[in-house]
Amino acid sequence: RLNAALKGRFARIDVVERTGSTNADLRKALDEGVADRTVLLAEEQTAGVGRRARSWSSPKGAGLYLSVALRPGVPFHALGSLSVVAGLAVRAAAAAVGIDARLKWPNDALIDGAKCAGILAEAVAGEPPSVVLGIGLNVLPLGDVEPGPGGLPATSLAEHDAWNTDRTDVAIALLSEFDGLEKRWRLAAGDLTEAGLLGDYRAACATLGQDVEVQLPDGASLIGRAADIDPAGQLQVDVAGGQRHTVFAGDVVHVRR
Ligand code: BT5
Repeated sequence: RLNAALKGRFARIDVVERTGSTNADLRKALDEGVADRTVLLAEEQTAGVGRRARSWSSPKGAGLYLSVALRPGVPFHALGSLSVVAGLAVRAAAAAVGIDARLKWPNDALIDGAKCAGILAEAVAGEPPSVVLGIGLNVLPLGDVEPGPGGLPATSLAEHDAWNTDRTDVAIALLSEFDGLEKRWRLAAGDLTEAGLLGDYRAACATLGQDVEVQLPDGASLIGRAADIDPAGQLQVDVAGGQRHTVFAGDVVHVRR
């Protein structure tokens, strides 16, 4: 049904019962020359991954676990904005079943302050680089999940009275939204303003205007006000003293709501 509904939109869409991680599978497939816009969806992951070696709970039948292999032809510095594009696709898929999901920079979708989806974009070296974009979206309740950075609890669409919790329908909505948004993003060479997506992201972003602590990949952290998102998808943080820092990647912990 998924393949029929999305006919012609992706190079191919494979659905497997179970794998370790769809991101790991497509990273390997990219090395082996897999086509641009190949999609892999698993019913269950036994070693689902988040960022920074964290794990992603992927129990059978509860969520969507999918990855897309992309050779978008955009430069490395613009790839960070792909997470923004994926976040907007998740938000649209949630809206299609009556749920207002907000986006937490850089890679989470939240419902009432709890995490219903996570995004993992992994660049694969090359000139231009290719990317594996992974999306985990909780459709049905998961059971126990260890809270994420900053104590973020997990939730699912079903726990917020989604109109439809058929995972295939949600996957179709998610992938068809992603298809359109990713084409705009690619045509704009990864520039969110050019793609006409920055305004939508600003409006959907729960992080902007908050006092935040950003834990940076090198272990340092930055405290300030989340002031804006730039066209490359980077967070602008105003720190005490008025200086503005640009953050490419990090974990945002809210200091105060
Ligand atoms: C993410 O990492 O949010 C990115 C998750 C990407 C998952 C997809 S599924 C398809 C593809 N294949 C993969 O192997 N991965 C991708 P991060 O921001 O690091 O958040 C991870 C943290 O979220 C964990 O340490 C947990 O605390 C929490 N967590 C784990 N599983 C969760 C779930 N299903 N729902 C909500 N929170 C979860």
